[in-house]
Amino acid sequence: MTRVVCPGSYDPPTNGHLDVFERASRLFEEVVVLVGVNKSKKGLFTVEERIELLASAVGHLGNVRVDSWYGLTVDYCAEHGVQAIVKGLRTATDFDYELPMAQMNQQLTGVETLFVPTRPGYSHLSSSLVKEVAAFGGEVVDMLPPEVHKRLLVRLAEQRD
Ligand code: COD
Repeated sequence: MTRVVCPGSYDPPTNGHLDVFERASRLFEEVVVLVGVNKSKKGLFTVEERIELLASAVGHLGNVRVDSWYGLTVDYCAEHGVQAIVKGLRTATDFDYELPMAQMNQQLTGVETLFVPTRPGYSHLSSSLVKEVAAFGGEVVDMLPPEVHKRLLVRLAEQRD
């Protein structure tokens, strides 16, 4: 079985992330969307909430499941029989950030990283920009899976109260 992981913060997941999961799901037998737990960084959504949001977004993809991990991605891969890490690439900035991580991960355990070029219509999408635009009332409905959009507006309204 070819099992790969798509690691990320996913705070929250966007349509750009979902596009990478869908494309990976057509190439590999099993795709694990892995929420990386960073205890020093408080997100807009808790790790449990991000898992719920991701699960609702990938419900139509039979070979994609969601998990979380505190620690090195390579250790998750070794413990769970994962052959490769799949990452989306938007810009040269992503490449500069991702290349040393991919090389470090390859050196640590031999796990390979495969890059999926973003769909052009999604190359400007990031979780942080979407949150900022939505927080100031901008329209982000076309940028997020429907459940994520709904929950983002609720969370931002709760924060304003
Ligand atoms: N289109 C395509 N791809 C996209 C888009 C888009 N619109 N938006 C984001 N992506 C890609 C990103 O490039 C990234 O590959 C992935 O989706 C996740 O994005 P984010 O923003 O949710 O996640 P990040 O970049 O904050 O995630 C960081 C990780 C948690 C993956 C990273 O810190 C990590 O691997 N941590 C685990 C600890 C570890 O192993 N550290 C050592 C590394 S050598």
